[in-house]
Amino acid sequence: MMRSNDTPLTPDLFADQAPTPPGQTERIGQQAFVLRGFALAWLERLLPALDTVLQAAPFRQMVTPGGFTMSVALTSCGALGWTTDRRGYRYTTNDPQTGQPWPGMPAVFRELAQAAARQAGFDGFEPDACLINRYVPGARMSLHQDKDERALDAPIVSISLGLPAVFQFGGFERSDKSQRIPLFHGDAVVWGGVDRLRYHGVLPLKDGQHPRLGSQRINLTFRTAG
Ligand SMILES: O=C(O)CCC(=O)C(=O)O
Repeated sequence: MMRSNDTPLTPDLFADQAPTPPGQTERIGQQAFVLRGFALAWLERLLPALDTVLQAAPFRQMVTPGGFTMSVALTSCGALGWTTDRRGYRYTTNDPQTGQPWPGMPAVFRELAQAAARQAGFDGFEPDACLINRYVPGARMSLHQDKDERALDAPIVSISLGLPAVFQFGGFERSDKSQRIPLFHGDAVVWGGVDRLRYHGVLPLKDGQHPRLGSQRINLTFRTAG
């Protein structure tokens, strides 16, 4: 369907704009929300801090315990970083690739995550782990629950940067029907409380060029792991 000026109504992969205005909150569960454009105001501090983290702990593709190489490249910052290899999924204090502690969580990361959590009704969020996911076109994350963290009473805050993606937000069984939620540059998703263990994932990333981040999507996911 086209508007009279021939502007497509479907999201344009080359656009920096979400179809919903920044500032809008969408409820996707009893204690789960999409905060449209929440991170946009933080980008000038956030992106340089992200570059610094990536210099110390570059993206790498990890292997699952089943021997499958993940299509999403990962790294971490904070006191704990999530890793997977043939021995299993776990949080570690050191980057297994460098043997060094994971880079510290930049203040702007923590402030953004805490502000998004507060906006969604979770005061006092103290993230100690930020998993950084990099999706190139075709990369996906299959439906899973985040349950390697000790503090399951703390929420998860997820920030989307770069190309748009379709986030799947399901139920408490993998086979439950999922909502499909388009996420755009600057959007935050926060889920916790009764929704903390809901299955979620990301459909294969469509090809595109983001004006700021190029042909990729980067996702920051904050958790209280220890
Ligand atoms: O990339 C996303 O939006 C979700 C990432 C995710 O599900 C995870 O890191 O557990």
